[in-house]
Amino acid sequence: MDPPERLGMFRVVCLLAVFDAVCLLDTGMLFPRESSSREVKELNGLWDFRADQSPNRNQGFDRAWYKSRLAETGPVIDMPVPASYNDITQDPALRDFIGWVWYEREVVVPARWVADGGTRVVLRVGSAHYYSVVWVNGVKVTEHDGGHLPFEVEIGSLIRKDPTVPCRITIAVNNTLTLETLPPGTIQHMDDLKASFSFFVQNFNFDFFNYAGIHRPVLLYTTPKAYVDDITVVTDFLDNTGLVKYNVSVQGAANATLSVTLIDKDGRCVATSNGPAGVLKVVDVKLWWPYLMHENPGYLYSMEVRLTAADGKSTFEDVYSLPVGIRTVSVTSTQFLINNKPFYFHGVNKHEDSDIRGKGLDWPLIVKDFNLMKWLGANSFRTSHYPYAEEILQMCDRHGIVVIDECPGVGIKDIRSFGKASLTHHLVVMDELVRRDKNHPSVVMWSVANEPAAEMPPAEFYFKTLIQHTKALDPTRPVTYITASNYARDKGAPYVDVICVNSYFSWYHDPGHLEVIPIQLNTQFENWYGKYQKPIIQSEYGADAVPGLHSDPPVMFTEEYQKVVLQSYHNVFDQKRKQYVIGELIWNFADFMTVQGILRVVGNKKGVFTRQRQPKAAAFILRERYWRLANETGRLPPWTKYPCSL
Ligand code: BDP
Repeated sequence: MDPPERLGMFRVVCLLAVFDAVCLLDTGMLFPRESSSREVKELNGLWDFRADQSPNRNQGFDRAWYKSRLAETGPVIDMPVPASYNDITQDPALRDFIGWVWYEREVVVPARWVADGGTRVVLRVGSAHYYSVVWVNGVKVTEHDGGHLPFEVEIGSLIRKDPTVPCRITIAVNNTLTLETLPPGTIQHMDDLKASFSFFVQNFNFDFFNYAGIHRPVLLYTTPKAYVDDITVVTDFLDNTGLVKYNVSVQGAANATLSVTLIDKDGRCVATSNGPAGVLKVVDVKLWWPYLMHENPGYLYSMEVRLTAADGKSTFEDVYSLPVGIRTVSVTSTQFLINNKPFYFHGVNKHEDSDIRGKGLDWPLIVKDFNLMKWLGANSFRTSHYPYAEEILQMCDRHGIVVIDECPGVGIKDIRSFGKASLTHHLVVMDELVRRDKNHPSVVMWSVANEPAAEMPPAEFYFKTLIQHTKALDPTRPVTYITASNYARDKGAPYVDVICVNSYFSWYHDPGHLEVIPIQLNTQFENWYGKYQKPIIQSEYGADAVPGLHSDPPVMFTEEYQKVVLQSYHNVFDQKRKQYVIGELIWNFADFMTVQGILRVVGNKKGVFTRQRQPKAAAFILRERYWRLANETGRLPPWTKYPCSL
């Protein structure tokens, strides 16, 4: 065997090793897609809704509201799904509501689904914040612990019980955060005995509004009884040949035949295979490249998995098509490599947040945000501080926007949130996150937390376990968490692959003193790199600017101050990116809502865009910089090199 062949064998062996990775969840969580064997019925729109205002918030369970139509047990209002419920009405009590809210709607199920016992009918909730319980026609079918991630349950036998009654779906959702939820929180009772009133508040250590409700689409979809339950792909390439290692898990049939076809964008079949696992070889591969790094970013193949199975009387065929981008990711002590080329993150931190809909999925907003990111010249973002909708990651795959995928481990500051129950839940959330997002080429790194109290003694065991667990789940991607700790006392840093640091010099430290930024930022980088010799991303930096406030010389909260903060950071980034700084992510893409308090003026104003997505002065600074960086580091065709409006 000559050396290149030997290298090729080695790569394939490495790819195979990946599939020894731990998989702790029983079933897959493939995104519901229509195919010749699968139908999808969206249940978005208006649902009946009632918040349980009883003192202990438990009346709905005590009186079994799920047993009959919600309108029969009390008043209901219209509530759009998907959306947070908080900003939909004029009722302040609903905006700040804590506890159980109840959603209900009736669904007409297609007759074929009911008649055909060989069809599975799955009810899927894209996400609901925070704890959910689901009933179908009064029968409890599932519950789920945690917002931001999907859950589903098969309900075929239930809807077939009595085909004459409509299918009534009831979902109760509770937004209460405890020391063991993710993010954690505590409930504080505020009693004023003299005034004889009492109320309770939800406390937490994170800086965004705890929007609640059904945030992502609810739908029914079908599969045959024997079906493709999960697919895992891991990709690599050698010279011009792409390698797609796949693994398919099947449910509902002991003996199924699988055929796998990889199809390019022009509809040509470029590789085929049979069986539940294998390696597809793609000659003259078109790699998946980030936006602004290549003239043809976001190239996706389609992997069509076709299953055939028989159970004596009937035969089943299931077809699922998965978009696949072929690319590699690796990290050295000074670089982040995509397809073996250095990649520099020039991007943003975002939030799922907008007027009226809160955290509800909204297509016009998603497309507007992608247009704005591309206008800025941003090639990446971090899903601060929780997993975003899969629909957003699919856009990233298609447009070549690189993603640092963060779990909801934000605000872990209380020592009691480092205990066994918290860690166990955190591990399950990582299982669910990796299971959902593992096949997205845009996702290049996992972030297991944001700004935890990493100096606390239990943090070492907690983060060592969490990071090792995540690497075992997915050995192909680097793992990090976002720190704001002192470099010398951070207990998790030895275990991360990339150091991600948040800092707010001249804002939370030395407010008003812009002159401190160069020295403090420089020292920050030197300290972290000196101690760990790992590449560093400035994962947050910024300053609040109330749009329309101006001052020269700059003072805090004006657009000028925000501009100068950015420019001062950029000067240091330009020195350090030639060494070991591998990225910069502005805090934040857009203004977003927070709790009310003396530090926030109707939300956090560190956006370079307003909450309505209009640019502040800082957006133009960033735009000029990002395009300049892209021209230096990317490989751009002439028409993207100099956007005409610059
Ligand atoms: C950082 C947090 C982020 C906040 C930001 C700020 O990670 O969630 O919104 O500070 O204060 O420390 O603006």
